[in-house]
Amino acid sequence: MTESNRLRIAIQKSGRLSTESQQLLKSCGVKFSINEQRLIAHADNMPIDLLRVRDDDIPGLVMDGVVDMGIIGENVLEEEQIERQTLNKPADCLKLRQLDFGSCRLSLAVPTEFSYADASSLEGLRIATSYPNLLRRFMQQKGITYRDCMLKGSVEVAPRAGLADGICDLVSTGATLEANGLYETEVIYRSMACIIQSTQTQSPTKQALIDKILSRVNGVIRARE
Ligand code: PRT
Ligand code: ZN
Repeated sequence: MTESNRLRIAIQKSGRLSTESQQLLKSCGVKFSINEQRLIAHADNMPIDLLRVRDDDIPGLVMDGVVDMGIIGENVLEEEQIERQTLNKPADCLKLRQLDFGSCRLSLAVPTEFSYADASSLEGLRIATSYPNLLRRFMQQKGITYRDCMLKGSVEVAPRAGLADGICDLVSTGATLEANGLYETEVIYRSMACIIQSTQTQSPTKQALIDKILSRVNGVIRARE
């Protein structure tokens, strides 16, 4: 039985978005307590189940209609959307609104000794990234060919390890780049967390609950501004 009368919301289990995602839902009046061992947390006062997963899984779960809503970084959402469009898999979802946390940018960065004029300085070179689709879109728009070095983690050490000439990675303060002898040359995507809805949610009762939550999210964020 995969259908549920309860609204399913996917949030990051543990990571940079998890505390603020939980906090936001609590501020919207959803009462729940998290058991670290459990994938699902049932809300006590509303027909809502929270699904606690890796952030990378959230867009796909929403696009496939497995869950009704999700809280996710726009960077991960956009990357998955391009990936799925390429593979002809369901790639639609509704972005209900941007949130007020999770701010970062996806940037190109190169070693301090690299003399960088513009993105064409990377022509023919190897770039390490966990965001191959966003990188390809940017480089295609600029008409630059480059070589991929796909890494799920430790992207910032790739140039020093001799695996790549530059990187395309998330930056917030810039401290990680600096610590690894790199400097930021170009922002290719600016991101915030956002709240998304599946296009497959049919039930009017669930839609009413989604509308109620969204209106509360709007109120909570307005009050924090
Ligand atoms: O385990 P799971 O897959 O769920 O988590 P994850 O490790 O993939 O993601 P996580 O928790 O690190 O990040 C979740 C989301 O937070 C990202 O997809 C972004 O939308 C957002 N976010 C905001 C960031 C950052 N800021 C950020 N600074 N995600 C990652 N970073 C990393 C970056 O990759 C680099 O290693 O922090 C480092 C750079 O930070 P500064 O401050 O040194 O520039
Ligand atoms: Zn992740």
